Amino acid sequence: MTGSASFLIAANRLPVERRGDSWRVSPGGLVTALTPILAEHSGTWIGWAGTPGDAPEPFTTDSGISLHPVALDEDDYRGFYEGFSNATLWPLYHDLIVQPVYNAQWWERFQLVNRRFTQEIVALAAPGATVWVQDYQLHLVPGMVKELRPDITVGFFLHIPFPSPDLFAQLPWREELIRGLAHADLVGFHTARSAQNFAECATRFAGTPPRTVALPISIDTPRIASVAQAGDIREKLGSPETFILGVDRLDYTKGILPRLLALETCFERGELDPHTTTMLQIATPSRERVEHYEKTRAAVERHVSRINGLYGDLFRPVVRYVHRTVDAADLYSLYAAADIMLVTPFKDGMNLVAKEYVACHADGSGALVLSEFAGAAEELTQAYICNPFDVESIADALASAARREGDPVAAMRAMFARVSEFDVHRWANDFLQELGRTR
Ligand code: ADQ
Repeated sequence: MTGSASFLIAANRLPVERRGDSWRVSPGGLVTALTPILAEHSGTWIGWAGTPGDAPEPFTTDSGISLHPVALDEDDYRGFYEGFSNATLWPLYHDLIVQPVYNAQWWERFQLVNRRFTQEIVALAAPGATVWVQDYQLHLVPGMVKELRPDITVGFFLHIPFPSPDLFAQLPWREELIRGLAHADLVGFHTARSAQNFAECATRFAGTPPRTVALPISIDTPRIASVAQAGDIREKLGSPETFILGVDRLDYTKGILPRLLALETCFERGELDPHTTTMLQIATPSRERVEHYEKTRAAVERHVSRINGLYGDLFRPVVRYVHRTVDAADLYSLYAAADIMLVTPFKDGMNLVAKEYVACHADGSGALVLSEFAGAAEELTQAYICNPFDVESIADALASAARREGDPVAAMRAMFARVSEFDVHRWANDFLQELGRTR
């Protein structure tokens, strides 16, 4: 079975969102980076359209990308997406921040859905085509594609960390998972550590380490830098002396709770004044039916209330909290207006929020507090680095940022230079160039 597409992307989600009766291209960095490449090669994107049930008919976007929806029903959604992807692989690959669940039915469903994506790919791909598979939900796809169509060049990029072999060994289906990637022509990771962990696992569980590359993903820096304007955000927030921002998907890996505890510690220690400080935490709803996500949300919301109860005055909360997605333009204004950005994940493949904040401070203003366990910490070394497992360490970094210790202007400028040189366009081009060399 062959088709006519010479370049394909396969990802769990299509890069579009339903708006009423029409579709709108989601403004993510991956889409922005890949749109020119897809347009140039009359490319095809294969993914789930976002609602369980029948898949919509294939359609083409205004920029000429053809989209091929894959159907997921309620059982797929539970077993493949909420189950194996997000309650097994996600916690295992984030170093067991919560205990992964090993469930044979979810595993069955995971294989089935990966097979469905594979069938779509092999039906659409022209002889000798290139397919770039994205992320852990499609872990088995490279191996399945190669088995049916060895003529296709298959690249894979893992957007989350790859765990150490001792943790990975817990997985009852470790050999199958490794074999899923072992036959790819190139497997990409954000960090050298993840690439090395994977190579060790591939040797141990499949005997064949494939080619790997460590290429940290980035953002569309020139575009973000050109639109970032603080506007009247600070006035809207009541003109605080210190404006602290947090922006995350509401996920237990992101360390939102220890960040709130650290804020409280700074108040207790007199390093920040609750009367002149405002923190805004924006948390995007995420995976809401998965148990640990519900628990994380409840804990965060309880703690926001606690701090406001203790430190807020009658007319103004200290912590503002919203549980929703915000428009990109508003997000960039908030980044530009914030004195301090708190990015404190327990574990994160990269963390684009940290890079987006840096992109909004070309002038050297602002300060970034960053977890040492975010992939971004390997590049943004001039940030106020903290250990998110130690509330005192986050509080120390926050206090240092508030005092503007060191040379924060030089630090922000150096980080801006880094994200300008290594932006998402370069990331995508470098990966595809490296993949091209494998032919
Ligand atoms: P995520 O875990 O989703 O990504 P991150 O890299 O921070 O984490 O990307 C989140 C994106 O969503 C950012 O572009 C951010 O602007 C946006 N966002 C977050 N909250 C938002 C809100 N409330 N409203 C609107 N937009 C919001 C996974 C991995 C990361 C890796 C990326 C890319 O977990 O480690 O960096 O993939 O590889």
